[in-house]
Order: sequence, then C-alpha cells, then structure tokens
Amino acid sequence: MSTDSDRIRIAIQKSGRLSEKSMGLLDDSGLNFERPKDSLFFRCENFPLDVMLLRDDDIPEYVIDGVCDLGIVGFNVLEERLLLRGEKARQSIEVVKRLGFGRCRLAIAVPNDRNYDGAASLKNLRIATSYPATLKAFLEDRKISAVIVEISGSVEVAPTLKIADAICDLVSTGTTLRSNGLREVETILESESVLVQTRREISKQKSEDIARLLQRIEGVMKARQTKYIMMNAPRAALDQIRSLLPGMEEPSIMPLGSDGNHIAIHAVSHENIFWETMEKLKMAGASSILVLPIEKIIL
Ligand code: PRT
Ligand code: ZN
Repeated sequence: MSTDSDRIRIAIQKSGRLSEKSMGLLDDSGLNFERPKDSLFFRCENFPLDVMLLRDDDIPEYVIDGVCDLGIVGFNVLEERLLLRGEKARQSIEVVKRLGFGRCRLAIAVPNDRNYDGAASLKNLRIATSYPATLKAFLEDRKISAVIVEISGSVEVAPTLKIADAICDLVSTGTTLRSNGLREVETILESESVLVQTRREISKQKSEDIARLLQRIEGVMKARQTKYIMMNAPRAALDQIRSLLPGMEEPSIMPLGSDGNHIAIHAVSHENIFWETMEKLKMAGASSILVLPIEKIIL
C-alpha cells in the first residue's frame, strides 16, 4: 500500500522564466492538479506527486537535503549552489535529464570601448556578478586574479555606475548587453533547465513512480521534437526527398493513381522541419506537404 510519504515531491520555480515551462512539462505528462489560489504546495490528483513552488535559488538546497525528491532548475543556479556548498552536496544530487528550455550562458562582458585580448585582460579588473562562485572557479582555473563584486540584480549597469569594469551575467539573446554598451568576451558556463533528483534514500515505491514519471517526460520531449510529415511526390524523387530529411524514419510509401509514378509518403521525422526544408522538398517535386505535431510517444 502506498502512503503519503511515498508521494514524489517536486520543486519548481514559483514565478519567473522557468515556471510556465516547468508546469507545462508536468501538464503534458498527463498530471492533473487542483491548485488552490496562492498555494505554494499542491497535490496531483492522478499521480502520486506533490508540487512545491520555490524561488529558483532554493531549489537545489531542497533536493540536496532530500526535502524534495526532484526539482527543475537552471543548470547555472545548480552549479553555483554546488560550488558554494562543496563536494558533499554534489554527491547528494544528480542531474537526471536536461530539459532543453531556459537556455542561456553565463558570460563575461566588457564595455565596448575596453580593449580585450584574451582572459588575461581580466587581470585586476572589478567584475560584477550574481554568480560569484562560478566566476571564482573560472578565474582560478585560468590563474587570473580579479576582484569579484557581488551584486544581486541589474548587473549590466555596474560598469556605467563605475561599480565594476566588467560583468559576468546570464545572456540569452544578447540584447541586454548591447543596449548597455557591453560586449561578450568569454562564455564560462552553458546552461539550460535540468531535472535534478536527490541521491538520498527513497522508497522502492517512490523510485518506481519516479521512473514512470521520467518515461513520461522523455515521451513528451521526444514528441515535441518529432513531427509527422506527409507529402505526395514523383516516385523518382524519393531518394532526394530522403536526403532532405535525415531525421526521417523508414517512410510508408503508397502508390497514387494507377501508373505507379506518383506516391504518397508518410513518415515520422525526429528533427524539427523548417520552412527551408519544406521549400527544398517542393523544389524536389513534392506537393501537398503537411507537417503535423505528435502528441505522445512511447518507443
Ligand atoms: O524569483 P526567482 O529567484 O525564482 O527568479 P530569478 O529572478 O532569480 O530568475 P529568473 O526567473 O529571471 O530566471 C530563471 C532562470 O532562467 C535562470 O536561472 C536561467 O537558468 C534561465 N534564463 C534563461 C535566464 C535567461 N535566460 C536570461 N536571459 N535568466 C536570466 N536572464 C536575464 C539575464 O540575467 C539578463 O538580465 O536576462 C537578461 C539577458 O537576456 P538577453 O536576452 O537580453 O541576453
Ligand atoms: Zn533566483
């Protein structure tokens, strides 16, 4: 019999860039929630799982300490926390899946008018950041001594305010850097959101349920990047069409009409199909090209 302590507890960001996508992943995995307004903890009705809403910075801690079994957090936040907490903490948590959203990089940027000639140019500079441990590890690795100025937000204005000579912050499109007259010079960490799991002991029931949840999450992620493609084409164009769709599984081919020269092609493609590919398919002779999303997959 399963008890309340067998229920999986997952921590996700309460409100911020990762919240909607984290919740969307659970929704798409078939989990239904009854969520009372303003509650920070709520139960799933059709799976033994409870959700806890936290600030992203607190998520690694809760999973390291085993208060939550799972968490969804940016790899940048996880790494910073583990560098602060040390080796023992690193051994208490593992990344079980990269989730592909919230992609960004932690990068060093300098004002456009500052000369930069490799990492050695950072020597003795004041670098503002909200990621002091990750920056410190980078500088130590390169044997560069610089002053780390810890700031909790709006790091990009530090050089204008003369609080720092350079910054180390998250970048996704680069717009924030550009609009503050800064240019990116070093990438120190590539990040995306990850699913983390505690390494503390959990019940057999719980680990089976976690495995089931992981299979669903994998199914959702595969389905999102998988498309069903259908088109009509001259039979002679089949080889060229195949070469345009390298992620395509062995297609179903059905003759169209009676002369055998035209076929309908239906296939699952494991890669996203862009407009450019569709244009090339058309040039190869394909017509009525349809690309459809796939909702669920178990292979
Ligand atoms: O309140 P809480 O502490 O939970 O949230 P938060 O304010 O600390 O974090 P939030 O919601 O802003 O970000 C959560 C996570 O999203 C981060 O830890 C990253 O893993 C991920 N992420 C992805 C980003 C970005 N992209 C991003 N661009 N986090 C922040 N930014 C900021 C960056 O700091 C800079 O100010 O966006 C600006 C740069 O963006 P571009 O597009 O102009 O380059
Ligand atoms: Zn935060």
